[in-house]
Amino acid sequence: MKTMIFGAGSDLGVHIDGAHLGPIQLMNDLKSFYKGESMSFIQYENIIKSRNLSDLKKNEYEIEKFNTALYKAMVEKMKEKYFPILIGGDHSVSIASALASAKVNGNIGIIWFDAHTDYNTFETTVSGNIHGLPLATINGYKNEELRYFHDGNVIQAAKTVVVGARSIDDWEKDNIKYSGITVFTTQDIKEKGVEAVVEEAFKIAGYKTKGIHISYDLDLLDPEVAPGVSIPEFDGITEEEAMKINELIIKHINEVVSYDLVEFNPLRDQNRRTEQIALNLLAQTIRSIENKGKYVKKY
Ligand SMILES: [Mn+2]
Repeated sequence: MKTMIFGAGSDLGVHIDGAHLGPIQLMNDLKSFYKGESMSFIQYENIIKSRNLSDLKKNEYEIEKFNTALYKAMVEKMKEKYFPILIGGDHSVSIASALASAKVNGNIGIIWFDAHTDYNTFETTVSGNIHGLPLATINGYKNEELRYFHDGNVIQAAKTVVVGARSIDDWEKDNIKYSGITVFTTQDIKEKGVEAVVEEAFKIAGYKTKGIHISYDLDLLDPEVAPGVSIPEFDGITEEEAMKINELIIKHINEVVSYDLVEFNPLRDQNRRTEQIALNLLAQTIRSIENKGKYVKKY
């Protein structure tokens, strides 16, 4: 299957700088391996990024503008039958990719691999960092300001699963309860094992849907393993568990219709450790997408 990489170089969703440099770096690293096509979206020049902690709608207008351009390009390319691979950027860019996938593929589910549930609204956010709001936005749960560009398609909360969460704000918990999404915590992974949790996630997101959007935030991993993210959370999963998750994603690749890898922050990385992990994940996933439907059973 033909693929298209979308590099979404934006860190507007978080007051810490650096995630905007992630995609360019990873796309350069991939050059020797990736023969497919790519498009790059760079954070708008001449904007003054708000990092003011008391600003509870940081860069809202700029993020909407960035995502509008990204969404339009992604919809267009998906209609041309490209499989989209989005490299972030902070997680606010996934509003564009997930809603573009819902627009083109119809009723889809979503699995959100993340240390955070990203289920805040403008009423509940304490930081005002919009990368804490995307999943609620994708579900159509408030945050209309962040999806003016979309054409009415949202992803149902009943088909939405978070895997690996371990940092959920108090008010955010109410949003989650009200919405009805499924959340598997890092603790669930430790208790039940990676395989049981991920298989269950695929079951929920895949139930009577036309495919699954995968959104993978590198802060899922423990910062000891992958320090190069903007908001690290301790007690995360190991590199081995992360690779196992990827194996399971690849096992289910025929159900996957779109894929994000986000939140690599090169300014926070140490000895390129996070970069190497991100590259491994991308290389494995891209290869399996390229081989989708290639092997036809002969006997
Ligand atoms: Mn996230």
